[in-house]
Amino acid sequence: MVAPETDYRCIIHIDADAFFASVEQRDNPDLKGKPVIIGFPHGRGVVSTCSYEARVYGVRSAMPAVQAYRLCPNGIFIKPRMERYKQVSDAMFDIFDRYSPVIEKLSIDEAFIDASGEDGVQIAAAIRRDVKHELGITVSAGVSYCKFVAKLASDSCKPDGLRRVSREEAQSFLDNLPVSRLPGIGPKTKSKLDTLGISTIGALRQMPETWFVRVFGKSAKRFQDMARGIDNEPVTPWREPKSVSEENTFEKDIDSTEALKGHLAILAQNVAFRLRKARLKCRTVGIKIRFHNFSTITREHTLSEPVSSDAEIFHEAKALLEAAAPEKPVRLLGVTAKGLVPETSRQAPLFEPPESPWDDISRSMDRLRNKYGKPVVLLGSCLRSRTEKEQDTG
Ligand code: TTP
Ligand code: MG
Repeated sequence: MVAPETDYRCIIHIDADAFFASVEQRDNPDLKGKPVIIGFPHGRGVVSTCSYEARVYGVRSAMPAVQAYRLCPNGIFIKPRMERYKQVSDAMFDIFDRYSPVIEKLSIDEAFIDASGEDGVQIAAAIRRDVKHELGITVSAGVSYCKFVAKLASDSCKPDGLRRVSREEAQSFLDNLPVSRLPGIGPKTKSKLDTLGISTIGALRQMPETWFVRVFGKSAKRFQDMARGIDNEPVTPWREPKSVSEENTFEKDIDSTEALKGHLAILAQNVAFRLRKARLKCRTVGIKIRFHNFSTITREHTLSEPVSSDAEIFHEAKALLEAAAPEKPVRLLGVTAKGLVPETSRQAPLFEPPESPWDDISRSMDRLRNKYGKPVVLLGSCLRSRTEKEQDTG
């Protein structure tokens, strides 16, 4: 069982209700009580989220927006306003800061707050009150002795709820939940468990250790522990840095576009590596070019899906460089990643395929880089700058 020295732990999980849609309803009271769907019902658009009024019709996050339109033709479709949501999110995290110095940001609208040694229910209630009063939206809160039970507790009382699950209650609370509620169980693992007739966390808990090892491999202990309500993961204070960038001032100004691309590949690879190390992805890739006369330009491009692979970041940076068609010679080149989001913010489950095949390749390259302390696998384009260098110096 859980070590007694962790008994004082009290963890709050907070998650805003229908976040983007609630911000729209708050900014435009005409939308209150109506089915609001964030997304556009044409083309290949998907639903970001929708108000609880729209959920009654079966509309859900990540659903094709045309399908949402079929389910809820009287839904009010709204184009996302990310800047605005970010503003409200920042204000919400400022409220959390009042109550604890130990806050782990999980996504734009979700956090763990360590309230160990204090009355978690009272703190969660105060946070809910402040957010509602000052920001005009509701958040749900779970209070428990560990992170994942606190999260399941807040999920279970949405919207506008507060639920505490004590250590004593945890096992029966967990036993009745569908196994898919455990973090890390994606649709693939779920259907595998379905075929074995394991639909609840309680049923999972009954399975022998050897079975866990066979099904979950390296993660066997983590899943077996979770099924038993054991989770000693600390709340790790974390806020995303605003950007990650790398730049290089050349010893000699560079005249050749091919050589510039080679240098750009190295910079992109370093930025991507640092992102992955921090378990982040970026939505915006930027470049900076300083010319021999010190005039400087920057260019950036925002993507629909966040990325962190070497290849994807280089691809974007290269397109920006080509579009900028810089007058040469170039004195300095830089690559920046902005619009950072946690790697797992979109609930990428442990057993789901990575979002891009490049993610997998990057991970293998990182293992080598971590082992040898330097990049051992280079994008083909990096070699161009090397060859140039060798020619220069040779
Ligand atoms: P969630 O907290 O997962 O969802 P939510 O706040 O809309 O609703 P809930 O009450 O169930 O918590 O995500 C927070 C925001 O992130 C959400 O408002 C919109 C955005 N988002 C997407 O853009 N795409 C997605 O697939 C999901 C799940 C969320
Ligand atoms: Mg939410």
